[in-house]
Amino acid sequence: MNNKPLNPNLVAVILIGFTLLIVAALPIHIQFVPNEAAAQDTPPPASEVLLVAQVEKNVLEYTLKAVIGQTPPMAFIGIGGGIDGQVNPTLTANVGDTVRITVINGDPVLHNLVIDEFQVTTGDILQKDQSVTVEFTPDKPGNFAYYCATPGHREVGMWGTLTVTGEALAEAQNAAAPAEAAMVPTAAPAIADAVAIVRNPADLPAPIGDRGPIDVRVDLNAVEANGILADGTTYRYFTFDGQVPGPMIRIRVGDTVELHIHNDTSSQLQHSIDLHAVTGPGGGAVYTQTNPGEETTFTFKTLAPGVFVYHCATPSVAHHIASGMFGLIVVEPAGGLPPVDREFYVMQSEVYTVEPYGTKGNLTFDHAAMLNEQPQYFVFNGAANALTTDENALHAKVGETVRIFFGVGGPNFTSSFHVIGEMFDRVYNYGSLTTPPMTDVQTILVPPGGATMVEFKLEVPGRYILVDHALARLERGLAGYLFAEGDDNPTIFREGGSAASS
Ligand SMILES: [Cu+2]
Repeated sequence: MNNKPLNPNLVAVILIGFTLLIVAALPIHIQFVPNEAAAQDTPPPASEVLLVAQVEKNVLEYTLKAVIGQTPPMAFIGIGGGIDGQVNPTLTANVGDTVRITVINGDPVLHNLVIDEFQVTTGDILQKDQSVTVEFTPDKPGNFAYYCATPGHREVGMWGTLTVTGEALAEAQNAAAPAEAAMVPTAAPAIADAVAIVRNPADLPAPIGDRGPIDVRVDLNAVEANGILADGTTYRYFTFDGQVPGPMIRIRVGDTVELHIHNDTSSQLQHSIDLHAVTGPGGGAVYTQTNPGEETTFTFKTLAPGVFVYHCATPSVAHHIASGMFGLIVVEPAGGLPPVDREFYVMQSEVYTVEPYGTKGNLTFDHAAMLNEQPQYFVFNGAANALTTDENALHAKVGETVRIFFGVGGPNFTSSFHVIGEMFDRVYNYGSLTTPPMTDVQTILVPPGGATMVEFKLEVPGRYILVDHALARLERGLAGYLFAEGDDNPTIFREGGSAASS
């Protein structure tokens, strides 16, 4: 260490600064005169006198600003007083104090502040610079978390501690533990103008064919929408371009992609993108955390062919994925993919709701259920039994070769993808287009954030059912129909028997 004589001016400045800091650190101290008791003619009950005597009533005011994009990624920053500039400052109070907390929103993104033990909540704060003040009186000592209850925000760091000192108030001590009310979740009415969010599996771009590398611009719009999860059931979806999965991006290896993410003005949350076809930190997520009404851009070059997943990567990432923010980016090899007769685009995911599977109404996302990996719904292309409807079933003809690009958004469950009544002639396992395909496969594992490309020729007409062969999920909404039209093929498949016994 370097010991230099102290500059007396510097010492004075530090001392003054230190004094100011101490003054600033003291909570605002307003004495309440307990004159209600004194004004009474008859003496109050002994317990009240005790209470008034013991508890020094202060009013403490704290201001916190919700901020995004620092360390941690989301946090409350103290404004003014002794907490000024502190990240998730520890707030202090005594039992019986009046605590006022003002929360200012630093971004146009949904935040709030909640303290469970004192039933404190600001409610939703959505606009930038909007502020809400809550006031409460802690009645027991301890350390209590204040946090943002928007899914994922607490988990990435948006919480701090309220430390309360003193003795628990008489009421709090005497209060019997509240009986755990039997919580029977009742859903709010279904949203009347909820929209269809299912992407038709035949909605995908044409093959690239045989062309050289080019520069490509891709525009995606992050849209939050009340969508139809099942008949009579709605849910708050997060989407790319309004449908689940997001649009398939189809390019060639060696292409340079300029990707624009626009977050719709009606959004309540930030959104972003991580594409597994990107080589670079975050797969694009570091450049694309986008506020509502804003747009971000980044550029990448595709280095390898394959069938890749993309997804939103804004906390809670799993919540955004479970709400529909995923899709496939297919990077074709030089010369393009071998031609087939039909192509389809199907993705699997889970939906986590408070209300049980099958409940009518507008269902609520359940963050705890997601963390516990207990979905109520399993879905292809975003909604329960979506691909079994006339509108969205898959259609092909006998004699045709069918290709399915199949991916799993998840966020949590691996699929055992299978088509009942068919086997896959070729499986491009894990979506690898540079590995020779496996042949003659019944069921293929596809992990969350993974994909596959399967091909098979239809020899026999009829209805084939797309499933995850973890078949309990069939009963939670996971099924799709592939109808093959054409003439019967009794040599391969017929009712009854006529073979000689072996
Ligand atoms: Cu998102």
